[in-house]
Amino acid sequence: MRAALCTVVAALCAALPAAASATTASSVGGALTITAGPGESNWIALETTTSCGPLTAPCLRVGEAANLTITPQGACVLPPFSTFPAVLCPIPAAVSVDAGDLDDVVEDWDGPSAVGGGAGNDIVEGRGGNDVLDGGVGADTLIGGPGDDGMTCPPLFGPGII
Ligand SMILES: [Ca+2]
Ligand SMILES: [Ca+2]
Repeated sequence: MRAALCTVVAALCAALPAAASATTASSVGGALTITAGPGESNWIALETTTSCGPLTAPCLRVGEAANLTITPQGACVLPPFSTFPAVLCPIPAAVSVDAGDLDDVVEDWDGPSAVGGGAGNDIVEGRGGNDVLDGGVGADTLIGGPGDDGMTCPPLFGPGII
């Protein structure tokens, strides 16, 4: 396991969008794009599951923090039942996650992904697969896990790898 800690002394981020709400998970042509809702501290967790409702199993479950909303787009669907906010998507060929602003947690699946923490102090766990993890602005914790991972801290402060 490799871990990188990026500490940023000053954040020069611009004000961000106020537009509405809700994280989206969109599966189009095998590419899954997850975009966090603005103004939210997201907890986005991806995992393969065989409880796939109308989708072919296995599929990918995308969960969100209990107090937030996640909306399916494209080939993603709402699960038949779920205790926490979640959507189900076909197993993707590629995953892109944008956690947006504020302090977020992203738990990636055991597959290749590109994860951007965005502004805020984020925790990004890549797990398996060859991932590209970018904490963005903030004091971020990047945990690559197994696989050949690329990690990026804010360019101004250079990459920090432990
Ligand atoms: Ca966020
Ligand atoms: Ca960040």
